[in-house]
Amino acid sequence: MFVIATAGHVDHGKSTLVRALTGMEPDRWAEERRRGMTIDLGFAWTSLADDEMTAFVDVPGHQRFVTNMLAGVGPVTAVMFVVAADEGWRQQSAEHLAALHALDVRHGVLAVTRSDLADPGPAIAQAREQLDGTGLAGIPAVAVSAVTGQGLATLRHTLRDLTRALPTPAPGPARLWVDRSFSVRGSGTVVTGTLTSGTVAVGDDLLLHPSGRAVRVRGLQSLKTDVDRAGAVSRLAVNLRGLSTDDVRRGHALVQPGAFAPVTSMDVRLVRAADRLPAQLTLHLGSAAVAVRVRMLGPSAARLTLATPLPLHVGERGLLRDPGARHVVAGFVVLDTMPPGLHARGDARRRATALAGMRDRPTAAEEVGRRGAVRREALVTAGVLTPDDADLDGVVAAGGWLVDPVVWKQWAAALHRVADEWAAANPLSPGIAPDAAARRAGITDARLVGALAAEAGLVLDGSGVHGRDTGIRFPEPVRRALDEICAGLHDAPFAAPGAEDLARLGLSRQHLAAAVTAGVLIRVTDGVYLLPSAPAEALRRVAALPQPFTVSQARAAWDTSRRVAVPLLEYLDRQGATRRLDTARRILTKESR
Ligand SMILES: Nc1nc2c(ncn2[C@@H]2O[C@H](COP(=O)(O)OP(=O)(O)OP(=O)(O)O)[C@@H](O)[C@H]2O)c(=O)[nH]1
Ligand SMILES: [Mg+2]
Repeated sequence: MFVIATAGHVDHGKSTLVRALTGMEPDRWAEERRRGMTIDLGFAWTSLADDEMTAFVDVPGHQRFVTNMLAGVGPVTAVMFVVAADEGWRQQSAEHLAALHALDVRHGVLAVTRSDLADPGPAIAQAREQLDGTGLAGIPAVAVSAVTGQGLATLRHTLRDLTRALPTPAPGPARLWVDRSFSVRGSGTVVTGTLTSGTVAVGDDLLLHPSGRAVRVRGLQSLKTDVDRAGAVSRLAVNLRGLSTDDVRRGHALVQPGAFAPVTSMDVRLVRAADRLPAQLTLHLGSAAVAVRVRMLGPSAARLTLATPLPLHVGERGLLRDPGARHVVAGFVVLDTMPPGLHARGDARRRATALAGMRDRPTAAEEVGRRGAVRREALVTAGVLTPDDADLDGVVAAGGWLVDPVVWKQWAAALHRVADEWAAANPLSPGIAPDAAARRAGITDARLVGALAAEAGLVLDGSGVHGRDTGIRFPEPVRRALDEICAGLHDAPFAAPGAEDLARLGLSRQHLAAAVTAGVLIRVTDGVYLLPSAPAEALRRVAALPQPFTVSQARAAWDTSRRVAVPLLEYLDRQGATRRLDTARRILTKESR
């Protein structure tokens, strides 16, 4: 199916032309027929070629109903632009063109109607001139009369050629912009709309935006015919289970779960905008019209804050309209649906520069590069990544995150540093808990610590993150016993525990040997264990003694017994830090003075 919207000034013959092309009445309301004027959107269809149907969304031309017009053209990529031969280019011709231009509509046909009333030549020339410089420049023009039927066959051919040239919609998640909702006796609530991407089938579970409600597709019709499924682009009537007509209205959207996030703040590139915009505008996108606050960041960059969230993807186009001044003030391209906060001076200016450098449709690698790290599903709901995208161009994927390779390396290095620091400070429990490690290393999510430990050549196990070669894992009671000894030695560095203390704590020779290997203790002699920091402290105190000094002077300086002092002096002799002069006296060697 193809969908074409009409556009053009009030009374220029849009509805009459749609009626002539389809044999259907686009003006659905009695009031519209009585006043001879379209108020709300009308829908009609025909087959231009033998195979496919073309649906028309007929829009009102009157200035007062511009919001309805925008809801009609919003989800549509092709237009039949109508200008009356006898009136020529008028004010609403211009506003409709401005809207189509802002939305970057590039496919269309110019139909100059009522050509039985005046020579269509001048109106065609005038319209061509106006279309020049827009996305619709150079579209084919056809002069028609709905009254005499002149030109209708040519118009049909031209429209058929237009539909054939329309690009097939890129594959994507289902999103249907709702334009009507009503209840059908016996069936419940039915919504109609244009499916702009994806596929909808009977039985599908969808989400209704903005309420986020889950709904199930109970029945589907396309152009009044029951169907099991339909793909974009389609006009659809969807019968929904569990929804009342009050719950859904124009501007809402039915979307595939998990494919869109409700966007309330976004950064956009402005196109065709004045330098300064009013701070309060109405945003039109799809069939939605939402009040927005505009913060200019730079000449063509702005942050939009939406009064009602919309299901949007990066790269989409919408427009901003000033409802007071009644004109389209700008088009925009969505660049970032998760924009960073702007807090510091100069943030806005820097952000504008960054936005200026972004492409309309960034790759996942570019997005990850900009953010350093981002949840995979956030890029999916932003429309940058499809759920099964595998080619990520050097990006690291771990724990549901996508991480820039440079950031990944920095995190691994930071984790290594943190683990080393922890092990040095906690020799008995050298593993640091992942949460603490992530916090200290500035890693965004502790769930990444396992993968980063592997990257850094570290190990994450039940005792936390630690180096591969810390080796020794003490059983809990042994660890507690060693902790107690270390705590005691911390307070009294030379009060080595006696044999009975060691026995009471359940420490065997093997345990103590392991503690020495792990660098927790040093063995001064059999049965005498001190902290690794003890020799340096011993020398510091001995250096304060008159040289040479005796064993008992050293013993007193160390506040310990001969059991410790004698082997410690021998230990220091062996280290070359002290030298024995005779049976009673020692001096510090030159090297340790
Ligand atoms: N003579 C002549 N009259 C036409 C032709 N097309 C439309 N009209 C008349 O022009 C008037 C307006 O036509 P509509 O089709 O309602 O115009 P419209 O563009 O849909 O108007 P809005 O929806 O209100 O914007 C009607 O009275 C039509 O009968 C035509 O080709 N020739
Ligand atoms: Mg009409």
